[in-house]
Amino acid sequence: MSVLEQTASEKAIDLENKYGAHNYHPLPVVLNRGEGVHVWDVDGKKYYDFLSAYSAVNQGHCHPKIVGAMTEQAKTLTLTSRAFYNDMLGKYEKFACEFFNYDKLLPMNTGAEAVETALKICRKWAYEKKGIDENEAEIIVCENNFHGRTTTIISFSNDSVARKNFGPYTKGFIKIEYDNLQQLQQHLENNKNIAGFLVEPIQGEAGVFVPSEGYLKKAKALCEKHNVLFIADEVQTGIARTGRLLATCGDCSCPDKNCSGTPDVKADILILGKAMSGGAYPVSAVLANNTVMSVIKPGTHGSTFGGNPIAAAVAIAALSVVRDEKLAENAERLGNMFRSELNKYIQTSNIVKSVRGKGLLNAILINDSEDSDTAWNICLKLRDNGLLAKPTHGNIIRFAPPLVMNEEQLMECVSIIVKTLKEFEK
Ligand code: IF1
Repeated sequence: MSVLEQTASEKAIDLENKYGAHNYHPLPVVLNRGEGVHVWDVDGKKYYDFLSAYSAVNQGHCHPKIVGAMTEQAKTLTLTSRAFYNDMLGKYEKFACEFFNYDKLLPMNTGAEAVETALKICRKWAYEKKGIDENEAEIIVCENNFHGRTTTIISFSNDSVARKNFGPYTKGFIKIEYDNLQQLQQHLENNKNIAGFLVEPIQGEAGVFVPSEGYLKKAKALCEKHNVLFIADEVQTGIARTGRLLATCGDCSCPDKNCSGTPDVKADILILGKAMSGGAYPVSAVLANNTVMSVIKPGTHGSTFGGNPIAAAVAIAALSVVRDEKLAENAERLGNMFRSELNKYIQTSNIVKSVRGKGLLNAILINDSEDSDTAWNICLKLRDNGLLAKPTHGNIIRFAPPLVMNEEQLMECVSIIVKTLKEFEK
C-alpha cells in the first residue's frame, strides 16, 4: 500500500468526520464485528470490549439467543404502532413485570425517553394522587447526575458542555448532593411540593461513584415517609451489571442475586434501558405498580416504536439470557476478582490511585489532573494491547466488560491492563 492510500479505518473515520455531526470524540478504532466479550476492527484485530456500549451489551455481543429471537421476529412482524394490538407486547410486559416484580410496564426505546416518561408519570401522580397544586410539583435530583440528553433532562444536569446554549431549561427540579441523606431529608421536610426523588444507584458518568452502604435504603425510607416517589434510574446499573439483577438490590440483605422483590429498596418507578436488549435493539422501559402507573391514560404518553414486536421478542430473550446464564452471580464474582487483582497492583503503582465499583461496573482513578490527557493516552495504549476502554471525566477510566466473561479471560484482561499501566509509571 502506498503512503497516500488510506487504510480501511482511516476511510471510515474520514467519512464520519465529513458527513456526521461532531457530537462525539471516539477512540480511534473502527469496529466491524463482535462476538461475546470480543470485538474486531476492520483490519481483523481482536479486542476485549471493556465498555460494552456503556453497559448495553451485558449479555455479550451478538448473543445467538437474542439475535435468533430478533431475526425470527423481524421476518414475521416488525411494527404495528400502538394503534393496534400485537401478539408480542403483552407477552413481553407479563414477562418483564414478573421478572422485576412490578404490576405494569410502559415500553419506550431509549434511556432518555424512559427517564422522560418517569418524570411525566411522577408529575401526573403528584397532581392526581398526592394533591400537589397544578404546576407546583418539584422533583429532587442529584448533582453530577447523568440521565440522558433531552432538553428537560439536561435542564437538571451540571455538565456545562451538555447544557450550554440549549436553554431555556425546564423548571421544577431541585438539585442536592449525591449520597447526602441530610440534604434529602431537609428538602422533604420543608417542601410540600416534592413529587419524586430521581437517583442513579451508582453514578456512572460521575466516574462510577458508589454511594455509602445503606444510602439507597435510607433514601427510599425517607421518600416513603413523605409520600414521595423514589425513582431509580437503572439504565446503566440495572440488569446484572453490578452483581445483582438491580443495583438498588445491593442495599438489601436478600442473598438472591437475581431477586428483584426486595421490599426495602424497591423503587416506586424503575427505569431500565440499554441491557434490556443486550445491545441488539433500542429497548427501554418504565416499571411501576398500579397506583402509580394508573395516571397514564390513552393519549397521555406514547411512542411509535415503543413496545414493537421486535423489541418485545428481543427483550424477552435478553432477560432470559441474564437469568439462564446467571450473569448477576458472574458479575459479582468476577468484579470482586477484578478489584482485588487491581488493588494488588495499585499498592506498588504511582499511576493509579484507586479502583472502585461494584460487580463489573468499575473505574480506576489515574494519578494526574482532570485536564491531563494521561487517561486518554492509556486508553490508546490499551487499544494497542487489545483492550477497549474509554476515559470519563479526564482522569478516570471505566471498565465494564460484557458479563458473559469467564475467569480466564478476566485474568488475561487484568494482565493487559496492568502491563499497559506499567508503561505509564513515572
Ligand atoms: C452518551 C455516560 C454511560 C445513563 C443513565 C439514562 C441514560 C444513560 C443512568 C440515557 C446513558 C450513556 C449515554 C452515552 C454515554 C452514557 C454514559 F458516560 F454518559 F455516563 F453509560 F456511562 N440514564 N448513558 O447512563 O440513555 O438515552 O443514551 O439510551 O453518549 O450519551 P440513552
